[in-house]
Formats: sequence, structure tokens, C-alpha cells
Amino acid sequence: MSLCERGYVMCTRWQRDGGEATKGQALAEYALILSLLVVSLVAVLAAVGPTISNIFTATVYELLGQVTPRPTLSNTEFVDTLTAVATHTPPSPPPPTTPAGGATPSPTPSITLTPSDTPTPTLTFTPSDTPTPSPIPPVVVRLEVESGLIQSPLTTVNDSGASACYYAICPNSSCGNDWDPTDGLSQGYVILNFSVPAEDDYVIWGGVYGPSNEDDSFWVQVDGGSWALWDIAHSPTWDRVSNRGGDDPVVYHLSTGSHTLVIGVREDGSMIDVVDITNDLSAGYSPASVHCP
Ligand SMILES: [Ca+2]
Ligand SMILES: [Ca+2]
Ligand SMILES: [Ca+2]
Repeated sequence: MSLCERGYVMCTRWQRDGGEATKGQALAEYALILSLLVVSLVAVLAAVGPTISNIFTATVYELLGQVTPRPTLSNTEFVDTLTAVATHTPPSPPPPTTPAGGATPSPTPSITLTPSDTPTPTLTFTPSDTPTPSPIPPVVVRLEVESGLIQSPLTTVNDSGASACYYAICPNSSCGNDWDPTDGLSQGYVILNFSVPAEDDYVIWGGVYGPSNEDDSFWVQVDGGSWALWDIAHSPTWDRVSNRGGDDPVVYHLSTGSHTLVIGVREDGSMIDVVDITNDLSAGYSPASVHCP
């Protein structure tokens, strides 16, 4: 049985009006479906609306500065809250404070960091090891015999090979060959005054020459002490004062200061040119060379 056969008026109209009746029936069905959708939407909102409302309300209260959300809102309270949010106007920031008297506030002073002067580096000196004292050079006192107090018949002779161009001699046949100091200083002698800078043991070197066995000895005395019989070499050379049958060399302990050296003729023809007095007692000591300017 068709709808028309059920006696609906619309069928009668359809049948009467042909296509126009069918078109009106479709519109009615659409309206029915739309109504059902509206009813369903209302039902869903009724069921979940409060929950959504609570979430929204909590967010709104946080925005409003309230930390404690209200309890579950009713639909009316939800609408009111939504309206309050929509119409909420945030407070305007306070106007800048104008100082009393209208003075313009001074700008906040800025801090400019000025670098300090470059720090002066500190020098730390590390003490070095205790320096080893440099060896003290030996004392050497050089005396030219011809510059001493010459007592005749001792005399000086000019010679280009001698130190300072002169040496002293008592010519043969003028002084004898066996003078003894106990006889007095009658055969000639020389007095040499000198000083040393430090108390020490000293030896006396002489630039001497004894051409023969009868012309090769002197007597030597320091500061009025005992005499030393000094046999000299048979060639021009440096020779240390010795004492026949005794010390070789003779060591003189001299205090700091002035002293007197006396060299007396024992055998005429013996030659003496220059004297070095030194506290270098080593055998390797060698007097400096001599010159005749
Ligand atoms: Ca002799
Ligand atoms: Ca002689
Ligand atoms: Ca000389």
C-alpha cells in the first residue's frame, strides 16, 4: 500500500497537483530532521554543560586574579560570569608621579665604570744562592831598588833590560866579597819602605843576577829582624829570598801597615833590580814582567 493509498491529504494533493505535491513533502521531512538535531544538541549541552562551565569558570577566575574557583556554577551563574569577563576592563596603570614643586625628575644617574689604572706588576725577587765570594787577589807590592834609599858604595846603573831601566850594584873591588852584617853596613845597602794592606805571611821575590860565585849573595832583613844570607841565581831571573842553611823561601809574617826592608851587599858584583813582596806563597806564582819605558 502506498502512502496515497493510506488516504493522506498530501497524496491527494500530489495526485492532484502532480510534482508540486511531492516537493512539499520533502521540505517537511527536512524540517523534522532539523528539529531532531536541535533536540539532541540541547540534551548533550544539558549533560556536559556544567563540566565545561566549571573548566571555563576556573580559567576565568584565574584571569581575574582569584585563585579559588567557585563551586559548580548553574547555567545562570555561568552566563553571568561570561558576561563579567566580556565587560571586564583592566585597571589603567597609575600615572607617573610628579615631584613636589613640579621639578623635572632628574634622570637616573648611570654608572660608568672607569677602568682603574693598570696594576703595577709586583716583582718578586727570588734570592739567588749565596754568591760564592770571588777570590781575593794576592797582595803584590813591587819596589824598584833604585827608588829606595841607596847607601854608597851601593850605586845604580842604567840598563835598558832592567825594570824601570835601572838596577843596583856595588861594583867589584868596591865592597869586598865577604861582608857580614855584624860589621856594620859599611859595604853599601838599600832601604825600601813599603806597606801591606793585610796581615799575612809574605815572601820576597827579587829580580837579581849573580854573574859568578864571588858575585852572588846579599843580606836581607825585614823590620830589624834576623838577617838572611841570600844566595842568588847565576843568571838574570826572579828568585825568592832564602837563608843559607835555613828557610827557602823565608816567610815573613807582616802586619797591616808599614814595614822596612833592608838589602845589604855581601859580595860585590851582585846585581838586584826589583822586588816583589807578596802573600801568594804558591810555587806557581810568577812575578809580572818588567819594562824599561
Ligand atoms: Ca858567592
Ligand atoms: Ca864580587
Ligand atoms: Ca829596577
